[in-house]
Amino acid sequence: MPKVESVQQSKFTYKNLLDLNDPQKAYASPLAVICHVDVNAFFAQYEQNRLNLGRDDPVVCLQWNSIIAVSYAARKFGISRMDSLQSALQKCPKLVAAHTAVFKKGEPTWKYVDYRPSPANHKVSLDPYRRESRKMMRLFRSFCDLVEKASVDESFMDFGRLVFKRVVRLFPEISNSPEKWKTTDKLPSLTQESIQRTGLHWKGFVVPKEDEDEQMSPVIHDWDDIVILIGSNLAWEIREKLVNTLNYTTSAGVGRVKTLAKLASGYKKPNAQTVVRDIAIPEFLANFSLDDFWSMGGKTGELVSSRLLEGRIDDEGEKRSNQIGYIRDTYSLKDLDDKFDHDLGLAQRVYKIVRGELADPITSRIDLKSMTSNKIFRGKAVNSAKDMFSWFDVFVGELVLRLQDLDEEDERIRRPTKLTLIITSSGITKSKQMTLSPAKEYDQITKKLTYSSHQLLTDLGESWRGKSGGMTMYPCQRGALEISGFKDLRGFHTIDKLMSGIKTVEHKKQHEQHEQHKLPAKESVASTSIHYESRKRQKRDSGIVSLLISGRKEKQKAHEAKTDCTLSGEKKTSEDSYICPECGKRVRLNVAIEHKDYHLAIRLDTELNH
Ligand code: DCP
Ligand code: CA
Repeated sequence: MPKVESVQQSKFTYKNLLDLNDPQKAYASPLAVICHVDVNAFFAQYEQNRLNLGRDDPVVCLQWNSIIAVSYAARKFGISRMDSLQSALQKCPKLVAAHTAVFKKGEPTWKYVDYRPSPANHKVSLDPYRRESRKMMRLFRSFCDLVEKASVDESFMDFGRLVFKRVVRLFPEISNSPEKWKTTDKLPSLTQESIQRTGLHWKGFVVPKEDEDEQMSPVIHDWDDIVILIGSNLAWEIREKLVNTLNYTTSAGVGRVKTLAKLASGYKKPNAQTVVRDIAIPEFLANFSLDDFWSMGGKTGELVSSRLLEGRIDDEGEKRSNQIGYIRDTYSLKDLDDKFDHDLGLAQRVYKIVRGELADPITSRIDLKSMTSNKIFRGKAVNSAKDMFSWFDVFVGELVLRLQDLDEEDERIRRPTKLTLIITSSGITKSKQMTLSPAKEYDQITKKLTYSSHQLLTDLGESWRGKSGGMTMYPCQRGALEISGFKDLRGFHTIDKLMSGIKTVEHKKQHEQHEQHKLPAKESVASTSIHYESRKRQKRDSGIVSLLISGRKEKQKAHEAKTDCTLSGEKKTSEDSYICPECGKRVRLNVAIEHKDYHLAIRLDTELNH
């Protein structure tokens, strides 16, 4: 039973509590409760479930010869993503190595095969994991009204409304005075009796304050502890639901803001949750360094480190511990503003980050921006248009399946209005784009995409010969089809009928785009990627950058890129990277193509849509 320590007047007001009931305001309330949930060894757990195995069975998920996810049972044998299949099997001979689903050259659907697929004739499909990820999102959304998908296996939840309801239900002293709810009157003082009556118990690991005994039930001081206590119960409940319905264990973090929740979910793994009360924020943040907040390669991260942590090196040349505490105790807001050349926005963000007070909203609506299906070809695997056409069958099949999945996911019917073909040959990447008239039925879209991609290939082949000194496009190193410019076709039936009588000029090319890049020689094998953009567009690395959101995006992108690129079977070292001249970020060579394409996509989008 949680103990109440002080009966002083509360720091918090009725309005602080009432704000929790408003999804627009809750995240910014000092009583906000945010939860971050991360699925343990996601792809490996999926494969474990698919194969009806138990949690104690050591399972890894494979892409060709590379391990991309390791179950916690397999981790006990010292197996990590860095192992090759062979070395993993040496460490654990009874290891179950499940290869991802694959598309076979020329076939429009993915499947699990009972032989070892080869990169020459197959393409990896990550759709099973995406489907599963959508099922989890549905479960989270049925539990909580505001959920943000942070990556394929990570979500943030704003527990505000759920917490508010429970507080009102469990504490009659609150519900008895509704006239005060909009006021700045302080909330009533907590008593041992009122806590006892609720029957609430802490769930998970509650980070202790310096002088607290870890064995004792953490003490309640004020309403911020009550809301986090309720949050710990809610996190427990949703995690249990996930285990009971879809059979996934997770790690979760509960705290007042996104950063705390995110750091907390990674603190104890697997199948655990970490709870950060406001009072324990300094102790908790002492476990992390600045790099944990945003990607090391990020320009802003480097700037912040170099301006604030210079000289914080100990005798062994190591960075001193508790960077966050050091920044918090050393720099006032004014000092930070001076350090960042009067970039007050950045100064304020850093000031709040190190205090665990950076309240960023949870963004639930995301727009689908583009969807890509692509493949790296080895040697002369694609030496003619005919070879490429077989892969177009796969690309189109994959894109249409994913559209179908998305249709099932929500009530929208999103259809692309642009198709882009991207080809890399002899280290040069070129792309060509055309507009598509919208079609609703899947077989219509399939036909359209197939026909249009053939047309684009012919056009690109010609431009290759014309503009690249008579060079031919074959053998191709990489081919990709990207669909974008999505329109929602709900209520399209009538238009569809109208249009069926009109002969549309399908291949009226409105835009044409050529891009040339010298690509690093390193080979990698990519699969597919999907790009979403938040409704509210974030300013990218513009100085007053949204550090944590950009950090999350970087992680998310890294995930996607990692997902796409850990397929080559080669082990990468930290030297396998370069600084991107376009954004200044450190990029691993095995994701170089995706990274360049990301810039290409941004340029295409900017040039064509603005
Ligand atoms: N992934 C990948 N290649 C990588 C990293 C990740 O294909 N280099 C895929 C497989 C993972 C999934 O993304 O299962 C989620 O990535 P996480 O970083 O969350 O890792 P896991 O879920 O596997 O493990 P953890 O329990 O540490 O979260
Ligand atoms: Ca995970």
